[in-house]
Amino acid sequence: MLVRTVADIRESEVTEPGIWRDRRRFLALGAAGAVAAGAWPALAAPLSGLVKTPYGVDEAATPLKDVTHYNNFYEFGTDKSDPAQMAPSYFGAVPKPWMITVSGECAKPGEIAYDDLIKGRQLEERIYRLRCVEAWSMVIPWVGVPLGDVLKRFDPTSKAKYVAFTTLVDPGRFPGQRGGVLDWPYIEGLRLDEAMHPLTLLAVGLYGEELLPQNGAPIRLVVPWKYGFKSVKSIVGIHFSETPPRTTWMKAGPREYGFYANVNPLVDHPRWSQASERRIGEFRRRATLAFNGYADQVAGLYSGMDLTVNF
Ligand SMILES: Nc1nc2c(c(=O)[nH]1)N[C@H]1C(S)=C(S)[C@@H](COP(=O)(O)O)O[C@H]1N2
Ligand SMILES: [Mo]
Repeated sequence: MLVRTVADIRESEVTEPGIWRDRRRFLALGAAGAVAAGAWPALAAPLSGLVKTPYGVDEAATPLKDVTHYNNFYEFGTDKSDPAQMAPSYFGAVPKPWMITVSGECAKPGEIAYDDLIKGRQLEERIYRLRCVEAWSMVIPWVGVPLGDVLKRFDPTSKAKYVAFTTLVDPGRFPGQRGGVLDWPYIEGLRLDEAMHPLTLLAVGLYGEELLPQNGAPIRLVVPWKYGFKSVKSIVGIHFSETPPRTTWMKAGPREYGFYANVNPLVDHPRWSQASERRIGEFRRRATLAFNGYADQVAGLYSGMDLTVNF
């Protein structure tokens, strides 16, 4: 079994958020000298009332320091260190209200504030593997809500076969958007049945705290069986459609990045092998698992598709 219940997961496998908070506050104080404990701006607010769910993995979580300082977020720059380095001065605090526009094939389109979208929903902790297409991986204790529960409130029509998500465009907050590395806004999408799958998460936090900007504050997608680039950050748009959206990475490299982008050790990237991966913090390489280890839950979504070709 690839999934265990939370009761099976040893306490020592995940660093307690409280310990992390204290450690970070200590480090923050050390770095900033006389700054008062409450004044450190890079500290994320703790989230309360989380429930643990059975969607854990039997692996140690990647340290918070790595999860928040080794990032892909091209809106801040293309180096792994750019997001954490740029976010405090450029992105600052999350703008309030953070508005999300919902459009396309649904009965209830419109604009909704992030706070209203999440209000009253039970936040869950989900400990998921994240496998980047670049052949590194992490294990991240996300906090969020199942995407399907959120999408239902907009009442997708029978024509809605796909759903796309867009990242905020704001070159003032995202210095990377002053250049043309990617076609902005960053857009990613899912087939509607993938979006409704219980594993698919709208994440608002990690390690028990609100997301920091480098991880896609205030709200981002997490699709654990797909390469990391599908998990779009800092979402301001949700669009339902009958035909597949044109996604950022398909536009950037149509021969290298497919729409489905399911983690698949049998299909190499044109420029490197996808058979193995390096877990951040480890030296050995691990074998990459089909669907990133979630085949039991999701392979059924793709019955009839040829898994030996890239798609
Ligand atoms: N808007 C946006 N979303 C994005 C990216 C990006 O560059 N821009 N990078 C993606 C990639 S390639 C990965 S691996 C994950 C990394 O998420 P993390 O930094 O929170 O671990 O975010 C994804 N979401
Ligand atoms: Mo990635």
